[in-house]
Amino acid sequence: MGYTTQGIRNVALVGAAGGGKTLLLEALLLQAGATRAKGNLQRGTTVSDFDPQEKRLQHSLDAAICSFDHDSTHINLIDTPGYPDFLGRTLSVLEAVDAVAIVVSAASGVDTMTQRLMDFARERQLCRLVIINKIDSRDATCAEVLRQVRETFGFFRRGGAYPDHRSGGRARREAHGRLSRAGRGALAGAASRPF
Ligand SMILES: Nc1nc2c(ncn2[C@@H]2O[C@H](COP(=O)(O)OP(=O)(O)OP(=O)(O)O)[C@@H](O)[C@H]2O)c(=O)[nH]1
Ligand SMILES: [Mg+2]
Repeated sequence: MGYTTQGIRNVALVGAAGGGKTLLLEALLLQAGATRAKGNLQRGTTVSDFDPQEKRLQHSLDAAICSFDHDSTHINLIDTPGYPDFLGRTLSVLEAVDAVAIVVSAASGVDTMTQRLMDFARERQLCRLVIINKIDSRDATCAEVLRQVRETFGFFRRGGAYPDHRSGGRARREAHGRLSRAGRGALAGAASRPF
C-alpha cells in the first residue's frame, strides 16, 4: 500500500530508562492489530528490543521503528533507549518525527532525563504528549506524578486521558487536548477516556 507524506505520522516514544516504553509499544502494536501477542522482556520476544544484547540486558540500546496502519494513516512508532548513555541515539530520532510521546513512570515521576527530552522537543517545536505509565505499580503515586507533570510541563491544561480498567483493556475513546493527529492515532485503541 502506498502512502502520501500527509498520510504518514512519525511518533517517538521517549523517556527515562525503565519507564515502560518498550512494553507500551508492545501493547499499542497488539491493540492496533500489528501483532498477535504482547512480547515479553524476559523471554526476549519484544518487537523493538530485537538485538541479542538488548534481550540479555532487557533494556533498549538503540532506536527501533515499528509500523501499523490506523484508518488511512500509516504510523511509525519509534522506541528509543532511556539510558543517558544512549541519549545521542534518542535525540537523533527526534530530528525526524512529528510528535514525541514522553513516557513517565507513575512510580518514579519526572526526572532529569525526562526534563531534558521535553526541553529538546519543545526547542524543536515538536508536538508533545505525556503518557503516565506503570499506574498499576505498587509504588505508583499517580496524583503526585500528574501534579509534577502539570507543574513542570503545563500539560493537560486542555485535555488528557486516563486508562479505564472497566473497559477490560479495550478501546474506549481517544485523548484530545494538545495531542497531534499522530498522537491521537497512536493512542486510538488504547484504553482511555477524557478527564
Ligand atoms: N508495573 C508495571 N511495570 C511495567 C509496566 N511497563 C513496564 N514495566 C516494567 O518496567 C521495566 C522496564 O520496562 P521497559 O518497557 O523495558 O522500559 P523502557 O522504558 O523501554 O526501558 P529502556 O529501554 O531501558 O529505556 C520492566 O521490568 C517491565 O516489566 C507497567 O505498565 N506496569
Ligand atoms: Mg526499552
